[in-house]
Amino acid sequence: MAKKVCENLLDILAEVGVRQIFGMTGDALNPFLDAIRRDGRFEWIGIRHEETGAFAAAAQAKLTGNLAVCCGTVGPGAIHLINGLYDAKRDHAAVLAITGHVPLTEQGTGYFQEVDIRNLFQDVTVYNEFINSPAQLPRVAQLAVQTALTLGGVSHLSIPTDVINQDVPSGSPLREIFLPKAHVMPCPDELERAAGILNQGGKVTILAGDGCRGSRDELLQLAQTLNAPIVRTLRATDVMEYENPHWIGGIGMLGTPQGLAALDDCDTLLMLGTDFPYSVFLPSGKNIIQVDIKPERIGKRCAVTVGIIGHINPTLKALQPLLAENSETEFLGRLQQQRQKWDERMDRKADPLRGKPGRIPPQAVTRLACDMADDDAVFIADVGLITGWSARHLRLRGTQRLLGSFNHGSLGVALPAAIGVQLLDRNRQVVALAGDGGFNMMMQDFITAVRYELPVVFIVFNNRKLGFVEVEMQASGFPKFGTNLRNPDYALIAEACGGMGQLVDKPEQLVEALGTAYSSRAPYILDVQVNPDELLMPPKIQPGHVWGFSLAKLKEVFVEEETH
Ligand SMILES: Cc1ncc(C[n+]2csc(CCOP(=O)(O)OP(=O)(O)O)c2C)c(N)n1
Repeated sequence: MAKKVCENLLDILAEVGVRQIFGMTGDALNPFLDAIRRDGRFEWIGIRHEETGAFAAAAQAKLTGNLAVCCGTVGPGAIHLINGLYDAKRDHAAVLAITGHVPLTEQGTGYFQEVDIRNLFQDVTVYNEFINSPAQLPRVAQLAVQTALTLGGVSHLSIPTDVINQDVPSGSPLREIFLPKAHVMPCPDELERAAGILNQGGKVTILAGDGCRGSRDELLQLAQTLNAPIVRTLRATDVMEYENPHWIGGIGMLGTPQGLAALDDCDTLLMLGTDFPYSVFLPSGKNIIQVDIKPERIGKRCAVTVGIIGHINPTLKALQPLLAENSETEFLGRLQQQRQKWDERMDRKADPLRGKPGRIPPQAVTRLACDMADDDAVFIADVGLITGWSARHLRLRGTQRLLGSFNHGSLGVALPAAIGVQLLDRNRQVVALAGDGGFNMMMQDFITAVRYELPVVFIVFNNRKLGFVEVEMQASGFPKFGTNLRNPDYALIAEACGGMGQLVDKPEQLVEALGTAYSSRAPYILDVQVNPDELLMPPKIQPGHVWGFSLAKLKEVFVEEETH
């Protein structure tokens, strides 16, 4: 029997392992929903705002590397997807967005809800097509799925309401999806050039990005041979266990002094799988070897000596036998001492008992949230001061994961991403860390966590303001304005939605409250009244290191924290 466009599309999605589809139904998508209902292979996740579906799909794809799917219907429903899709684009996550569209017969007439959907999705996608005829479906759907997965990005299929339920002609059989794996290896002479520089010895630093994911052992062996500190980008925070002596610290404004010193003081920098955007933190006038799978990234952020194209894992395996043991040990030792001092300082910051009622140190909340979590917990950090607390105070164990909107930088990511990740495995612990501003932005979908019985723990760092923005304003010499928030009682909201919640306003309640939330196995909001005056200290205040802030002002703001 002939299958309809929407039924054929589901067959293709099933073939690549899709089991959940996020969206808000209506209009053109109704036949698609009906096909999902009849099909039985998929779980339809009905979210309350399409942006939630897009962020949730992006998070699933980031965590697994598999295709994730979200939908929005004609015009406004499609527009609501866009911000979450940008998050997927920026982190190279494979997401398919399916949108309904006005009938073919009405297109171009300014019909109800008609938008220029192709242009709307053009910038965010790697593949962006209409299915205007049922016969197109097999090949266009194949290309959409294949392109999203192989290039790592967003594909968009828009299906007019008078096409989605039509039969696909019998002469248009389903196409196989080709996802061949390749391990790209550099040419031997390029590896030898790199080895020649590294074998000169001296102070070598490794900068590890997200491209190092899955290569922890190879990275460590390399660092041991070179006696090298490894500095990490934010996205790579969970690639190696925090406590590893080579895993010295982070780079950038949210990094650590020893991370910055490792970059500033080295003779040779080996950049592995990173497109860290703030060039001002990268050194100049040194030997820089850059390894990346994308040729266009070589030399993009700083002048490099040797550029190598390759996947990190096979490249490191091929490089290792060419390397001699580095006799320089003083450099790593000095940085490790600096790191120990930093860790002790952070321990003091993360002591809950230095807080007061209504002024719980956010660092303590972050640290305890990590220390008390399972070995395989997934943390989702929102944007704002919480990104900084997470970068500094989550001491991840190597098996724990950290996700966020670290390239797109969208406020509000934590709640929907946590929903997406929890849906992948309801038995895995998922903890969303959000400021009050970030949580407010998407909190309508707490009710989705309740509806699908997702035991996510949402920790709201309630400082009653847009803290990060306030710091920006002060540091740029503007008076604080428009940053105060009048918040609801989040614990009551949790209960009103059918979940669980608790207000935590005394430091000594924190451990017990986290324990209760973690063991509840229910959607849980912990409303933690954190100290609104707690400031995030940059690792080193230097001109140009900060988003155009005046140095004098920054010092005024940040020096205060030292005395707290
Ligand atoms: C969608 C979006 N809107 C605005 C911003 C700009 N922005 C960055 S951080 C922030 C405030 C965060 O406040 P809150 O969530 O309360 O966290 P805090 O910094 O106080 O811990 C804003 C508005 C953004 N990054 N994304």
